[in-house]
Amino acid sequence: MENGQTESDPKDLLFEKHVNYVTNHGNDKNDFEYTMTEFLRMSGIYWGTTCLDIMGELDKLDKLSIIGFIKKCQCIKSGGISACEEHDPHLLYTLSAIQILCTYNALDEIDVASVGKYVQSLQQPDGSFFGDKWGEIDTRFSFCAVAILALTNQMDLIDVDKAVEFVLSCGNVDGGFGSKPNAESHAGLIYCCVGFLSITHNLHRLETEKLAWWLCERQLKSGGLNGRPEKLPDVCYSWWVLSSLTIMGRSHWISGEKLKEFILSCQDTETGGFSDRPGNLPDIFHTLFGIGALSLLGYPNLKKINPTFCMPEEIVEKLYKVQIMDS
Ligand code: GRG
Ligand code: ZN
Repeated sequence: MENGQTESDPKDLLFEKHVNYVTNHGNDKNDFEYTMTEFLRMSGIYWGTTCLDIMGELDKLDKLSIIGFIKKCQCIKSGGISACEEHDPHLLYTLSAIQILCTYNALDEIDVASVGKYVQSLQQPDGSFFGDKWGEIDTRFSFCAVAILALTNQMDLIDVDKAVEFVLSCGNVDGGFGSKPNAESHAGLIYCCVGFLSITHNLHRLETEKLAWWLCERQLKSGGLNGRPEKLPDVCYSWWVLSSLTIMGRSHWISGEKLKEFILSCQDTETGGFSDRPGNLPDIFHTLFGIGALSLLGYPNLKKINPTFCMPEEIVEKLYKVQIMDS
């Protein structure tokens, strides 16, 4: 078998092992990996909470201390949220924090209006978004901006038409999208742009057939998916590719059965957790995207995941219902 897969790879989901892996992640505050990942702590917590919620085990984590941590990470001046106390706020961690708060039904624990103002302050005249005050522009940040505003019901704060125009200007002749105009198509950024167009009700602007072909060509003989041509398969692309195809109603264009086999072969049978590809060390990022993709594939005993927001479907549905009632 290719790519390090072996006949002895697990064929079923090691449910309990993953629950333990995620629950204990970060318990040892002196752990090398934990110390080295301070710069993305908020996203790490989002990956962990979402993963456990999809497995129906969210109560294994300490809700109050997580909410307390988020409160400490909101910048009073800008309204944005950082990865960790004393760090600068950024759209990436602001989205993770908002996703965690939505999961805990605790948006009212922070100043949501000032989060909206933070997002608004980062929009540029061409419709694009800076990730933070340092001014990097990327379609990832366009996605974060509209996802935050959709989850907090504040979309009217930005120029949505301009934002859409910018994202469409990052489209390529292969049907895919890059990080900025004329940048190479990449599955992670395609997820961001397809998700963005879904949130802003502009999916009809996609070249659906062409893009779905590009995406299903990402599936390799092992069943795993890569992020662009000639690259190795990686569990996280199971999410970036399959969620995009699902949003576009084309998830049946790849072999779900083969993909499931590949994802299951990336489980660490000793510690729990998923790695990027068979035989590598597991991490919390690939664990969420492995479990998330299995949920999209309809794997038993997992909650349904929303392909746009990468959060349990029940939470997204409830939020949208409340927003419609309030309007
Ligand atoms: C709410 C799920 C969610 C996400 C928020 C930040 C973000 C929005 C999306 C990130 C999308 C993205 C760019 C994913 C790609 C991540 C990745 C593994 C990049 C690696 O790039 P290379 O070039 O890897 O190192 P390849 O596989 O191309 O060799
Ligand atoms: Zn990866």
